[in-house]
Amino acid sequence: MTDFLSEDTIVAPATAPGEAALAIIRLSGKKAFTVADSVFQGGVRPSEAPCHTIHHGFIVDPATKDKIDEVLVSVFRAPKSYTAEDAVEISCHGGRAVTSAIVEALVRAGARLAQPGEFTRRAFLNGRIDLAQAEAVADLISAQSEASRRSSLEQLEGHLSKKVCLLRESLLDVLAEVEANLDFPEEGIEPQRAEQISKTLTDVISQVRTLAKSFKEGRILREGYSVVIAGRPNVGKSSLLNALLQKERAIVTPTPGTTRDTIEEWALFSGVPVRLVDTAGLRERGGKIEKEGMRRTEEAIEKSDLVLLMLDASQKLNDEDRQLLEKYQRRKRLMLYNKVDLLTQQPSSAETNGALYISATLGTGLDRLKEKIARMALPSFGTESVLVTSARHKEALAKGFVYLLRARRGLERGKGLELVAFELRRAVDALGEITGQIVTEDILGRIFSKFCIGK
Ligand SMILES: Nc1nc2c(ncn2[C@@H]2O[C@H](COP(=O)(O)OP(=O)(O)O)[C@@H](O)[C@H]2O)c(=O)[nH]1
Ligand SMILES: [Mg+2]
Repeated sequence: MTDFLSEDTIVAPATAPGEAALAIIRLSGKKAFTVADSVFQGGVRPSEAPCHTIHHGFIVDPATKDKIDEVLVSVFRAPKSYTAEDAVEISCHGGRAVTSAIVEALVRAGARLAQPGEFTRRAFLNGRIDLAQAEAVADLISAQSEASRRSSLEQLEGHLSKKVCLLRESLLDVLAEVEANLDFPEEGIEPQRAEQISKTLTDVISQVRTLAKSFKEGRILREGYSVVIAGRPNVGKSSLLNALLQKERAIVTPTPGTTRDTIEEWALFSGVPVRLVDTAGLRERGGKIEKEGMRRTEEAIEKSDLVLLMLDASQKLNDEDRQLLEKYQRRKRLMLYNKVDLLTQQPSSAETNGALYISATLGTGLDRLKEKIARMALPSFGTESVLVTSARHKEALAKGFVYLLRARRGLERGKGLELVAFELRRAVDALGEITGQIVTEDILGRIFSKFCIGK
């Protein structure tokens, strides 16, 4: 850890390389102002400028004083900066030549090129943010959907950290009490107190379990909610895919068996990323190609989060439909009656027994369908509850959960308090891994190497 904790002053472009109107170069560390002073020509010296002020001037070569670019320099004094160190941000003209010339000048003036994620790593090591918040920075940058942007921002604001810290603190209280009793083993914990402690543990266990379970929703933010459109040939599956994507992605014809292969496309429903899969019609007969199409359809259904089981509202339920309904009875599914436009009598409500009436060609009921899918994908989205999106956090919670169960069982069975304390300590440490109270160089390396340069 030493080279990262070192006194080095680091520099890196914070914006993506390539042609752009502007770019930002970041400088952070003990010597940030000295370095900036030696390359900046303007009304003030950065070292003398007040915190959170912006100054116009030029970046010059530290030795020759040749002008490199016209810039704005922002001054941040420790601890009021991203890294909690003295820091300077240079807004310069975009493009590779300008940014690399400025970075080189700063290196010649005494800074070192930053490693990926090193700014955020310093923010963590300097105690400005915890580990879960640092990870949220990377998630926020790579967010591809409104839903993942929101959840990353919430994590960055510390929602998950706060929750985990509270749980950890309750455990520390329990641990303190158990440890206090270790000195008087023959007396043990008073039965009433033991019951109280066991209640507290039960409460923490249930909260840890809820958090760990929310990872399933968190995964959807990253990988998308996979939704398969299934049904017998010609009910309008491809028409629905096209209508939901608002483009002619799949071929639609009145001939049954037009779609031979599965087609997958991304879409956003109410900010939730969805992977929509159109499939070949499911039916028992058919030639070689149709059989292969069916095999792929079944595979897609197997891997999906939700099956949209489509029926033709204008026709009577036939044997093929019935077989399908039976076959996918246990899947998480949503029934769709398509082609309502063909009905002489419109259904009295757009939704009956959880089944939706739609028309893929007219677009009837599709907004309702999208909203329903989004809600099924992320039931707790937009509520107060905290989502766990990182596999690392989920693992730590799962470990903590097991240790807590053992601690509670030990307590209830009157096992030695030594053992209870041991398991509690392990649970406390597991939760501490999430926020970084317990951290190894290995974990830090893994987390920050995934960051981009300049973050
Ligand atoms: N009237 C009506 N026709 C539809 C609707 N959806 C699909 N169709 C027609 O049904 C036929 C089969 O559609 P297609 O999307 O290829 O069905 P798939 O085999 O299930 O993919 C085409 O002629 C479509 O135009 C609908 O909502 N209303
Ligand atoms: Mg089709």
